[in-house]
Amino acid sequence: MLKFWKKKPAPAATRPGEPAAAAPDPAPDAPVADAAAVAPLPLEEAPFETEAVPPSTPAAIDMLEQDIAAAPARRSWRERLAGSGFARGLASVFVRHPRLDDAFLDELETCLISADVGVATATEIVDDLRRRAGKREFADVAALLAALRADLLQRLAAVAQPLAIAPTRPFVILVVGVNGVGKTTTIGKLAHRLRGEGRSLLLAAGDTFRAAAVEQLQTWGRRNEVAVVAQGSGADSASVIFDALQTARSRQLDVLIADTAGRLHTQSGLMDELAKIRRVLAKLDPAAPHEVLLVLDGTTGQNALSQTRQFRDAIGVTGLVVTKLDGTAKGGIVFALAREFGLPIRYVGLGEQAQDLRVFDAAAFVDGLLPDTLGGHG
Ligand SMILES: Nc1nc2c(ncn2[C@@H]2O[C@H](COP(=O)(O)OP(=O)(O)OP(=O)(O)O)[C@@H](O)[C@H]2O)c(=O)[nH]1
Ligand SMILES: [Mg+2]
Repeated sequence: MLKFWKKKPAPAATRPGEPAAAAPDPAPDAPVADAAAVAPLPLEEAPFETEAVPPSTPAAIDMLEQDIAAAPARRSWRERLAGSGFARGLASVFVRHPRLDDAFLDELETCLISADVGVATATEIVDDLRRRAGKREFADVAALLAALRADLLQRLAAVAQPLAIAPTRPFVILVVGVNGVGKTTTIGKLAHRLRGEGRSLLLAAGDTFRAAAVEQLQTWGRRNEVAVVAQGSGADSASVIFDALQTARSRQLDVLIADTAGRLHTQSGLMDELAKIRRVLAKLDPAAPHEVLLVLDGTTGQNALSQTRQFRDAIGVTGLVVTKLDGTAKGGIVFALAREFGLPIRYVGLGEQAQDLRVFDAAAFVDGLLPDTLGGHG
């Protein structure tokens, strides 16, 4: 048992314009869950090899904290993420532990693992905090909170790479992922965003497996005043997308976004179909698709890792979209994905409406999960 914290914790620092933090008190808009009540995930994931170096100097922490503070649209991310299991679990740990001791760190580790951060990452984060606390680097829990926020941000900084639509016309985005993750909805939201940026675009109903899939995309097309190329269910997906690319070319459109099936009769059938789409598109444009966006459901936990591995190995993936991070999603999977794959996270889904697809902003995300005034610390 580590006994590194004997002296009385110093009162939490206050910021200009903020009341002094007296008794630890949960924020009224952040209901507190009992982190310990959330069963930890089975330890399936093998430890990863990559080495992430947490920030260790107070100056580095300050810089990362400034990044978090400067995050745009910070408030709305907080609102959307406050109800997530991860944010509530973290709030619970900080609210119930006014002192920095072993129980606090143990519970923090459980909370991170329960939120899908992954065992390796959670252990690494907490071991580092423990080591630094042992060296009396943190004056109080508030200082540790700042260090944890900075560490989490650093882990995501490299993968927060927005999708840059190259001037290549049409820029082809192929959207892939297993069924139900939010592919079609993401395409609808992305169409809304790109239209808002003044781009011309076309959608391809490449999910020909289900009749409803075509209708769903057409509804999004009507909503955004974007044409949809479709051939009805049962058509060959590759030929629908090929046609769409020809149309987009002849109309000199900026972007083509192609939907695909999430499920066929067999999983290998799905990967074969996606490979065929690639081959067929390459006949018209060897560089197409310019972006293969893998959509992952943020609520599926560690399963998202094996999906990413499969799609990456079978067809190649250039960017990720993590959906459903609003509501009850744990959200920690984003850290596990960053650590294992380092693939750019382009967007996250924070709701079902057209405006709910956000460019992944690591600082706003960390702030939403772990506000700087959590539990009266900070
Ligand atoms: N809360 C929330 N719901 C979402 C989000 N993204 C998608 N959904 C919902 O998830 C459900 C499935 O979304 P779809 O877009 O149909 O998923 P899909 O991947 O196209 O599914 P298949 O076509 O069956 O492969 C729908 O009810 C969406 O409204 C999100 O970011 N937040
Ligand atoms: Mg769909």
